[in-house]
Amino acid sequence: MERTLVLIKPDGVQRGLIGEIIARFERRGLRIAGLKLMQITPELAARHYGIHQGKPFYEGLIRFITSGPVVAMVLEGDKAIQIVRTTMGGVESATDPAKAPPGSIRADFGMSIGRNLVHGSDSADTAAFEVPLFFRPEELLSYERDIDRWIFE
Ligand code: D4T
Repeated sequence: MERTLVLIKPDGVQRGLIGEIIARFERRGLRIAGLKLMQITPELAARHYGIHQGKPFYEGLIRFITSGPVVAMVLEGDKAIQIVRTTMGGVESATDPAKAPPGSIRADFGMSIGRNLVHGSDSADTAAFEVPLFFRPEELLSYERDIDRWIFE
């Protein structure tokens, strides 16, 4: 069973899309292991987006992600990382809403690459790095749902 970090970015919170976005992940079958509303500090933003430091969009990205509350979640399930990425932006997991296929979160709710509503870890290594950045171990719950046997093979 994989775990992955998902953020509903400040645009999703401001636009009242928290419920809508969580519902898509829930409906797909992903199980919520951790969930909170929080404000990302510049320090946390710099660690989370360290890989993008020096890129032209970096400063704007840090300003944006720290500009208001986000919802941070850890979602789990078989292939959770890939399932989250396709739910966000289609099979290519497009970063740009303009390139994401209809039916994906970024396409259905977004217009701009810098306002693309959601983040999801892009690999197992990234998830292993990102989850502890946002959640202490005791904030993550292990449990089963009665319906799991109808979702996980
Ligand atoms: P995240 O990391 O938010 O899940 O998005 P992706 O994995 O799909 O895309 P990314 O890491 O390449 O980009 C991180 C973040 O930066 C914003 N961005 C990206 C931007 O504002 N302008 C750009 O040109 C790019 C490439 C959007 C997502």
